[in-house]
Amino acid sequence: MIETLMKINSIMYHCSIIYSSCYFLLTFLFFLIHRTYAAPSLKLTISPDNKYIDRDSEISISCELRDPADSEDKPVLYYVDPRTKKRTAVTRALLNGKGEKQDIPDLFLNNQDRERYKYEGKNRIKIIKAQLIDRAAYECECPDCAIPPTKDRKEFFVTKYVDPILSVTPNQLVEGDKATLRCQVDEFYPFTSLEILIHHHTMKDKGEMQIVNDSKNVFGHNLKWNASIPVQADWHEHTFQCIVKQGEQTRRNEKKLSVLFSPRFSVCHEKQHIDHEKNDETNTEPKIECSYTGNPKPQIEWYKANNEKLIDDYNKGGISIKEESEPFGVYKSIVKFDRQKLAEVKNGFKAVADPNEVDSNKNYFQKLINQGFLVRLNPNNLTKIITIVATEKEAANKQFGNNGHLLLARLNYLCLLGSLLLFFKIFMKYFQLLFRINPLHKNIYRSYKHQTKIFGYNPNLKNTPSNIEEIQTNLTRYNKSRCSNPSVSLLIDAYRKHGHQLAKTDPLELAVKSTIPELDDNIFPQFTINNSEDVKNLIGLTISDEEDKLPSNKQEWIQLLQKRYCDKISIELEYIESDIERLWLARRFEELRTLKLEPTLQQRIAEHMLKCEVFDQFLGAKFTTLKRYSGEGAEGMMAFFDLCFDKSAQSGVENVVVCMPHRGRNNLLVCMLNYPAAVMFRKIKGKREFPADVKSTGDVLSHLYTSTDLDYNGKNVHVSLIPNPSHLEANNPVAVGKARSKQLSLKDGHYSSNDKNDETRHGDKVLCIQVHGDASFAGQGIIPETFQLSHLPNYSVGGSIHLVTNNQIGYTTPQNLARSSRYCTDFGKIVNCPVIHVNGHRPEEIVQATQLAYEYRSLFRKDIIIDMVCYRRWGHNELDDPTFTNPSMYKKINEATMSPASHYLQSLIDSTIVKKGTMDKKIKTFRDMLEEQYAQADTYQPKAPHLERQWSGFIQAKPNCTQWNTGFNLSLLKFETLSKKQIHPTIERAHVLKRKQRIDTEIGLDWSTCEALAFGSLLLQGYNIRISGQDVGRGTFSQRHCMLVNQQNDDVYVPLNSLYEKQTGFLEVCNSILSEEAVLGFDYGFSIDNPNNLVIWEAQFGDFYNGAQIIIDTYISSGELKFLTQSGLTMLLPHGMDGAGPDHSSCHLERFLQITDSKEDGIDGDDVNMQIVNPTTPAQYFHLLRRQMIRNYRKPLIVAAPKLLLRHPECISSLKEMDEGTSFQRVLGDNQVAADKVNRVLFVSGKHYYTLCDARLKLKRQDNIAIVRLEEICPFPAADLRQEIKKYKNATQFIWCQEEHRNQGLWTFISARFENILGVKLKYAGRQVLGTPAVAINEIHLQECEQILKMAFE
Ligand SMILES: Cc1ncc(C[n+]2csc(CCOP(=O)(O)OP(=O)(O)O)c2C)c(N)n1
Ligand SMILES: [Mg+2]
Repeated sequence: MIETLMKINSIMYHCSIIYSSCYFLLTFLFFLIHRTYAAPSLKLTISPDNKYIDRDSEISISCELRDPADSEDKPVLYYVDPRTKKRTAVTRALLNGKGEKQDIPDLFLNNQDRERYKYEGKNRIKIIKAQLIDRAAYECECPDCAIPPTKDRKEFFVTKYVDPILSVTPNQLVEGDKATLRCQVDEFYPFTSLEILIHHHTMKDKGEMQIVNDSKNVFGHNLKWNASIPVQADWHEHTFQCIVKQGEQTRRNEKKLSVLFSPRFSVCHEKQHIDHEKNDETNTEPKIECSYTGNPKPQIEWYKANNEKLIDDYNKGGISIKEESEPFGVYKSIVKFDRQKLAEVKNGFKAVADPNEVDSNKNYFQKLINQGFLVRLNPNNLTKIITIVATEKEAANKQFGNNGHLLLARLNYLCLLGSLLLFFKIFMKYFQLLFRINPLHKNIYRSYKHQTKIFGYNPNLKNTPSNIEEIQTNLTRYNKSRCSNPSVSLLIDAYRKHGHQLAKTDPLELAVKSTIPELDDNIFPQFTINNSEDVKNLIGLTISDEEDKLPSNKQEWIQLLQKRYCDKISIELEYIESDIERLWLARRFEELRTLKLEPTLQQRIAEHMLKCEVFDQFLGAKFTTLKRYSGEGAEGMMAFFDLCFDKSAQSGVENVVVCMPHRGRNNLLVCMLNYPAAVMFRKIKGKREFPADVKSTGDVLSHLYTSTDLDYNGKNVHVSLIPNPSHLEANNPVAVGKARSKQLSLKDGHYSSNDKNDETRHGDKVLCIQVHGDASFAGQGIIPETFQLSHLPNYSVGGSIHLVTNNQIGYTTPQNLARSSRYCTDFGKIVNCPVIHVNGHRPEEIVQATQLAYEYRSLFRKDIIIDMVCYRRWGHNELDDPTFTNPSMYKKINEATMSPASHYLQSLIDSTIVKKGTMDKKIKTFRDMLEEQYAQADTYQPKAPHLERQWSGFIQAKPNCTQWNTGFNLSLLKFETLSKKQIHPTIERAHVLKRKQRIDTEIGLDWSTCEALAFGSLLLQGYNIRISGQDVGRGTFSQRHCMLVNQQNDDVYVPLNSLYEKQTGFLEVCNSILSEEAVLGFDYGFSIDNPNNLVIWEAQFGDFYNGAQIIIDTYISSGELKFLTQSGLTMLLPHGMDGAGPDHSSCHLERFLQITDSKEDGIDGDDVNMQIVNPTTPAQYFHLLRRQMIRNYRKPLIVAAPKLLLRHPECISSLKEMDEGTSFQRVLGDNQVAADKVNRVLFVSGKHYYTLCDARLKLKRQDNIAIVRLEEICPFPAADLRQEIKKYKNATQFIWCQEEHRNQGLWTFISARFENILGVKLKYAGRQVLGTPAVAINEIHLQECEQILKMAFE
């Protein structure tokens, strides 16, 4: 015992020694590292920062001493010849080829005229148009410095990529002959590796490789690879590939091979037997199967074992030979035996084809079975013969010996075990997938490729209808019934497919069709009902008693189908890809066609329609000259709304977001959505719709909006009718975005924190209803864009219900001129959206349509459209005369004796469902209410609805400029999250680790690192962030990488969402479709809903925002003024004149400035309509992003975002600049100059600042020129600028310098304000006017750049 204890003691003692040694070693190492960081260091920068640089690029090389605070030392830049390794210090003289010739490397000898190598300053050179010969290593060293002897070294290659040339000879490859394979690449550079493949087998080692340098061009490579290899049969149909890695690129060429080779068997067993006793397996015919390969295809013949050719008519005798050809030179022959006949042979039964040959037939079979077959391939040259023995079981036993069975059984077990293992392996591999994606539902739902939950998308969420099993069972039953009743199902299919073409959905009956060829009786000639019970499964019939009797012949079936599909309502569904959806829709539609409405619902609908009509009559009577875009002719829409809101309330939907154009909008507002009629009357009378003390311009009558609670039988639903602009359909993506934001707030579906595949589904709590006009739905491009968003993970709302108020005309344009498609709803088909066409004058059919739409959306969470065909009682507005342009249509409209509402009322009165007196009373009460409100209109005090609910606590921005402490605790900023999830090695090295290193050292933080810090800090504070736009996850310039992709399985990982366990704010990364308008509209909608979400939309390049100009004009810039809806939407617009040509250079800040309400001769405050910034440091950008959330009001922020600055070595910030107590600076002054010596002040905004600093340094003008940056342009930072200007008492010249052309950029905006507000008349230094944003000729671009600097400095 004591011994054991001593042993334990001794082990522990040794452990503690090892532990403390490691501890001391680590501490020492840490100390060393710390020392290294603390010391000044040499930095060699080569830009572009790539090991492989493209030819013709411009390369900048600089060598500098970092942190030279107390050092005057100058480092030296050396050129290292890649061949001789000779090192030469780089000087101006050297670059110009001056000095002793033998000392000048070849490279610079020819640079006498300074053509390609430019001396840019001490230790800074530039290579113009890089050539292969420029490949070199450079070193940065400081021989005379006091710093420790460190050096920085970098090497780069200049590339020239060339595709390989491949050849294979001879042309016709024959198995066994020698082939010469050759791959050649001329004049490329640099070579990294070669790979030669045939199919997946490498051939590189089988040949000879030569890499030759052309003597004239020391760096060019000529590569040759040759091989002479016997041709193999398995090369046939495979490719020969030559893959040459050149620098970072892989260039390849490939050739498909065709080989002539002798045929051979692969599957054919030499011994097979036919067991005729297995009569029980009636479905399995005994057969011999042979597969064989050959090129060209071999001929095959079957012989009897005695080499006698099989009689030609062997088919007669119950043997059939079938040949099948399969891909890749494989052919198959199957010899089948008729089991019956084999049995007869055994039993001596005499029934064969020819009664005269009974015996011989019997013998013939017996012989065949006993003797077996010969199979002969290519009989001409007899290359291959194989024997196949076809015997009875007993014969087989004899041949294999007594243990034959046992042996076979063992072999079988082994095979079984092997295949079980294989199956298990495969099963395990797909185990996860099986449980996550039910293949049945794949065609119903789209999803990301990846399988793990990320914010805003949860692959584990139940995404199938709750009764999917039932639907599936129906489908199976239905399919069976189809097989047993083909005639009936063909007829039903024809009606489901084409019935809508005959439907009487147009109340005006403008283009009535009574027949179409597809539904002609005569094309169903042999109509039989095989199984009348079974037929029931083919059609939805369960609702009505009247339909319980099934039709018993063709005519009855046709009558039934016509009633279903060709009456006042029909449906289009033939293009829907999913069988399940198509069948469910058809059957449910058929069922609902017999729906009998409850009398209470009928009364309610009649009341709504009548109120709608009365409201129009009231307006018409009180305001005779008013353009009210009445709902007259389209009152049926009230049935749709009533049912949708009611069903939402009953099914637990908390919010319904509705967007709607002008037609009938005011009717809905007053008649159903509790909008105070008095406010509307005030509006008509020219008074304000909001109180006088809020800053608002209001909007026209047809753009009013509301948000209200509706009660249906004690169940509540909140309905928001969002504001709409005149630009038709622009409000659709806005509504969808707003709905999705509500889903985020309510943790609906994909936003739910519930990880399990439970009953929760996306769209449970919020429904979006989109209402359209027929002409605008068909004409506006924003509609297909919005449909394209509808199924995508970060944009889906679980389906919208669409209603088209199809009055068959748009302004004066009739249907035939309003579109080329058959229906105005055809855009919906791009996403398989079902369309129900319904006669707008048939409220009960509208109810059927709405019921189906609601159920479909609830079950499948997809969009569905109701096309309500109606008419427009008046012209486009009530003052227009529509008969000028549409006489025949209006003849019919004017002939109508009864309005749709009165018509419906009458039918209910006739069937005693409604008493006239009761309805009159109700309508009178409504009319009295309108009168009362009319009387109050002038004195009514309207409310401002903008700072309620989630907006309470927020204010309208004030007319002064406020400063916000947007800094953040440093140690929290350093808080990091590291991915361990198989990320790309380059991303890990150049992005994750680099960032980490910068954050650790607290300096040198670049743009995207600071963006990540801003995001992280806001998330820590509980705000959500949504960044949306094309490729935003990676970033257009590969700078952001806020979304990392697992290189093994494509899973997406957002590190910022794993900050800490109880994190409440999350980042949603939304890589959008290639749309600007719908996506920006969507994101704007998202931003107006909840102020606690930072919504960022990023354009791929700044100028592309103009595709979304409608959203900017009608919502972003003016939304708050018109509707009081605040938005903190942040638009990132990459901008900068980098020589990238007209379309990628400018985000047109001048246009944004033109639509701001900044004052040209007064002081701006926070209350400008939009804030426009052009920040120059990452820290400034950090503060701007945070400022968007920290403030107590919201304003759209337009950011001229960087491109080159993302990696500019000077454009960096330190962590301190983001510490607590710091904030965004509207103006950045010059702290490098002595103010009293300055005689010229250059004002600049954006990245041009760095060009000016560089030029000032080169020209040694630091003493007398100050450079002042305008970081915020609107609101115009007058006070900050005044402070700056005051500093330069001796300055006499004030210049505005910009890189944009004179008619663009900020010039016109700022010059007027400098003069009017600051009293400074600026001189202009910049490009002259131009009709495009930039030239596309680099020479001219560079001349212009030089010219700007001349103007600024001379
Ligand atoms: C984008 C856009 N272009 C033009 C107009 C002018 N405009 C107002 S209503 C209208 C007709 C719209 O027709 P439709 O969509 O069928 O709706 P309806 O007025 O018939 O209900 C037009 C052309 C507009 N408002 N928006
Ligand atoms: Mg219309």
